[in-house]
Amino acid sequence: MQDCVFCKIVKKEIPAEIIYEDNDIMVFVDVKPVAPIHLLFIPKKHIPTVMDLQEEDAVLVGKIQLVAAKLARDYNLEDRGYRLVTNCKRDAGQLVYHIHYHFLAGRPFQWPPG
Ligand code: DGP
Repeated sequence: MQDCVFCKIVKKEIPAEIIYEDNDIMVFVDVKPVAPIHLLFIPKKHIPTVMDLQEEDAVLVGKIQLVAAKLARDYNLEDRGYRLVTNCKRDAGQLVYHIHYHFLAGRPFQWPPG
């Protein structure tokens, strides 16, 4: 997508602190962190929201969960854990319409969220 900021990060047209990358997904540091560790997990393929996922994307979404767990181990979060959250559309506060999962860690989080 031409005007999508995350597609531009995938194409390396704008800079990002990339933590992990493979053929399907990319992980980079959120530019407006709300936790000591705040990463964004995105599919390289442009999909606007999780409501646009298709059956064929099931492996992609599963892979994001698995890479998140692997990175959590790399960050020594076995004990403290992390939150993996995706915002879908307006009421959830989605600002960038390219699926992304916020990986948040390094402090306790409230439940329910605000
Ligand atoms: P959401 O509200 O769930 O759509 O979150 C969008 C997140 O994307 C927000 O935490 C800030 C982050 N973000 C927006 N633009 C950029 C960017 O150009 N680079 C990086 N690294 N993060 C961005």
